[in-house]
Amino acid sequence: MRLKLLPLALIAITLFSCSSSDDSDDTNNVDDAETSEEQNTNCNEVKNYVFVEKDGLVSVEFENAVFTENWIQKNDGNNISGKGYMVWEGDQYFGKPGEGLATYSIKINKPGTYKFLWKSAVKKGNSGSEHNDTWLRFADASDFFGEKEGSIIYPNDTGKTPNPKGSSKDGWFKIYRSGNDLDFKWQANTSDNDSHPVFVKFDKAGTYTMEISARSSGHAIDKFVLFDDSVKQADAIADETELSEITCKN
Ligand SMILES: [Ca+2]
Repeated sequence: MRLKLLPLALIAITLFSCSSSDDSDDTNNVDDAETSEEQNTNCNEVKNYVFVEKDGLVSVEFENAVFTENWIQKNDGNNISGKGYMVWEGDQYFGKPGEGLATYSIKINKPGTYKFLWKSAVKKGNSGSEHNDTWLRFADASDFFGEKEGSIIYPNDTGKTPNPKGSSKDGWFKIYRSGNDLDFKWQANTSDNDSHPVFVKFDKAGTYTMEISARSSGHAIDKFVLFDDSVKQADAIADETELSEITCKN
């Protein structure tokens, strides 16, 4: 809030000095923020970012969070946006969500059910069914579920059933991509060999927390979106669609 009281000139200077930061950095292990050149924000610290839903859409560069040391920021390849992508290069946590934790605050203005998608790649090995997943949880949302053709599944340990096939624990879903096209693509499913797209329900306007944590090494994530049924998926994931505005936690 203090920033708003500063003279515009000072804000301009601050933005200018941030925009000259070194784009060649390939790691992002600092709390200090660089102002994103792509996202509209006056927020100076990544840890204070709040991504604001507008017209049923949330669109966020995955690298815009505070990460633990084994999440490495890289920017090779053409099929990525923002400052690059994050790839997990630590141990694998197939049955243990919560390691390599990163969080995103999301301000929902329009209550409703939102589909979740992320754009991810396999950066280790040659198989599309390995090194292809990361944990995801929305613990404070009204509901968090997978749905396919009327079949609804809930994360394990939430008291709700049925649960997915394969890994799930403490309200976390394992979110995977599949197929042997290993480059970045938009896909986010849960339940092994029974792919269910993933949805989050927010009954009230408010600020919610999305958590991700490490599962497979070599899984790389570039960007994520949440969108309600007023937004076409093709529009939600289109390169030219604007990223969400970022405000600052008070
Ligand atoms: Ca990105």
